[in-house]
Amino acid sequence: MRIDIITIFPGFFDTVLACSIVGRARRAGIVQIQCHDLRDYTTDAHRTVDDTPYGGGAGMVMKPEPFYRAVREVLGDEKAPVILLTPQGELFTQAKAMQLAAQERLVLLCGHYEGVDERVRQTVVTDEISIGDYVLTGGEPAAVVVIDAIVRLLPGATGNEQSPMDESFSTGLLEYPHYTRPSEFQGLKVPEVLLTGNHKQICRWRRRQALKRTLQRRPDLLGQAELTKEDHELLREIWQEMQDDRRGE
Ligand code: 6GU
Repeated sequence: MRIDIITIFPGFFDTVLACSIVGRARRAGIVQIQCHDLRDYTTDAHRTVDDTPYGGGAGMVMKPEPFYRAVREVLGDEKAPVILLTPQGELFTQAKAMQLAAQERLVLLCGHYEGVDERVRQTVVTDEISIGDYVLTGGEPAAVVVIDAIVRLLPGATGNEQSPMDESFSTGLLEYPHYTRPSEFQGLKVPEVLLTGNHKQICRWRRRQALKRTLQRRPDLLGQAELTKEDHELLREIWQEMQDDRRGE
C-alpha cells in the first residue's frame, strides 16, 4: 500500500510514523508513506497557502490551487481515494479503516485554519473524514490516527494475523479484561478461572466480561454486534446483576 500525505507541516510526521508497528511496516515494505509539503505546490515567492475569506469574517481559508496541483502531481495518471481530514467529514470507524485498508493507494489532505476553499472538495476530494466530535488545530493528528488504524490491518503488519480481527469494534464488543503476572498485585488477585487452564470456561468468562463491559460502557454498540442466543441469555443475566447491584448500593 502507498499513502501520500499533503500537509503544511511535513515534519510533524517524522517521528510518529517511524515508531512502533507503523514504522516497522514501512521498513518491511508493507506500506510506503510519503509526505509532501503543500508549499512546494505554490507558485508565488512567498509560498502562500491561505488567504482571507470572500464575504469577510474571521480567520483564513486554504487556497484551492496548491492542493489541486499537489494531488495532480502526486497521483499522475493513477486513481486513488483522496481524503480530506476535516471535522465536517464522515466519522471514522473500524469499518471505514477496513475499507481503506483494502485500497492500493490513498492520498490524505490535511486542512487548517477556518477550512479549505470549497472547490478543493469539488475538484479532487473523494472522501472526507473526521476522527471525532472535537476540534483539532489541523488535520495532521487526524491523519496519523487514520494511518495507524489502517496500517495495523495490513497483512504482516502486526505479526499476528488473528488479532486485528478479534478485537473491540471488529466483533462489535469491547474487549474483556486482561491480566498477566503477578497473580496478586496490590492485594488484587487475578480471577480464579484464568488460572484453571480450562479453556472452555475461560472462553465463556471472557465473552461474559466483554458483554458486561460493552453493556456498561457502550450499550450503543450492542445493537450492531453479532450476538448468539447464548450471548442474549448472558446479557439478561448481567443486566439482572447490574439491577441487583444498584438496589444494594
Ligand atoms: Cl479530521 N480535523 C480537525 N481539524 N479537527 C478534527 C478532525 C479533523 N476530526 C476531529 N476533529
